[in-house]
Amino acid sequence: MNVMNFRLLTAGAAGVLVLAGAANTVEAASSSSDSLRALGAQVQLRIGTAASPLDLSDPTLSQITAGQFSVLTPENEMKWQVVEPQQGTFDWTGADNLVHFAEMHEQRVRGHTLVWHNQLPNWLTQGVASGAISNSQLRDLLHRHITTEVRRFRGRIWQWDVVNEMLTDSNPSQINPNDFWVSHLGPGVIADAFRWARAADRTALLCYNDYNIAGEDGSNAKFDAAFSMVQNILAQGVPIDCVGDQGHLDLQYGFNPGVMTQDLQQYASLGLKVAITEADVRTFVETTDSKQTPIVSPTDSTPSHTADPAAADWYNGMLQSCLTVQACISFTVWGFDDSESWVPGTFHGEGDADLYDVNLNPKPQYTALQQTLSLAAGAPNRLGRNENH
Ligand code: 9MR
Repeated sequence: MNVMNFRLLTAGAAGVLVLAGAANTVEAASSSSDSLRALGAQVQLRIGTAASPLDLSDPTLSQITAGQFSVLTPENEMKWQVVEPQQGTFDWTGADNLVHFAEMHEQRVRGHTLVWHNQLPNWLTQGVASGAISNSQLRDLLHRHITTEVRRFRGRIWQWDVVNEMLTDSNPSQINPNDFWVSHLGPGVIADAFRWARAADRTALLCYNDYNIAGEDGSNAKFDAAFSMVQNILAQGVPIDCVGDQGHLDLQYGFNPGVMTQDLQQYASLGLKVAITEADVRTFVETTDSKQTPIVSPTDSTPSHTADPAAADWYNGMLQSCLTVQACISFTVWGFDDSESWVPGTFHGEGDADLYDVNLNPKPQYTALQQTLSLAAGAPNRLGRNENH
């Protein structure tokens, strides 16, 4: 797809919804001129969120999903484990619903994700572990998986996260030799996956997606590894169009938006588009139990203390990096509310990572993004984002 045309086409459309029979509330929210999607449209930047099935069906959540965002990423519904739970038996319900919802609300879709070590179906991992699936059969299965899924949504996906999280977190970083796919099929699987995806959809933008690849690791080691990997596969003529930096930040570590800007610009210098694909900023959360004893609970992310203003700053830093880099085509948060966040279940005692609190009130993190977009809309040329983008 020609991204430039895409942006020109979509910029004006984001605030306007034509939705026969759909809830008026959605229409009202979507056409609000101070929504993130409307403000982003003014600077040709699509603002997205990961969405769960609940985000599409619950009246309040779906109003925010449609009203604030112009790109959706299925949080789990396009992962192999979900779409092919038994070998040869497909369940596209969640994926179909999300794509349909997005089209109804003038949103684009980031497909996520085709090649990842995680959330693979049991029949596949068990088959490999027992030797019932040989490496050459595994390669055929991956080829078929990519072809089936990409073809099914051909023409309806804006960006595909073709390959996800293939690099080590070490310094120096490298393609992970122990990754499920690399260890069985060799590092050439990365290039193959992009070729197979391109064969199945000539128009979707094909991305490599990972965390800490735009300076968030402090050392920039993971950026170096990602940069040389994409440079390498580009030199082989592999069809890769974009790099997605996830942007999962944690207030206990450092974050330098200047480095992020520089790194995104470096990917762009290879002729690639870039995107922030899974932004959130987590922190330790203190809560109190019924006896007012301070506890740290992995399941309750309601902070009892005043939110750390750094979280809003860091969200802002990531957005500004994206705004500054002309090639940055979307800024996506990994879910918008603390009640559904993946963070408390993964990082013990952490939470408070999203734009809205558990009661769906917008937090300073939301306001920060809104203000930055507003300012950018008032001075788009200073940020290098003009109508010709
Ligand atoms: O948010 C997703 C969560 O619901 C799943 O349980 C988890 C399984 O690993 O995956 C989460 O999403 C991940 C995304 O697909 C890839 N980048 C990291 C995200 C957070 O773990």
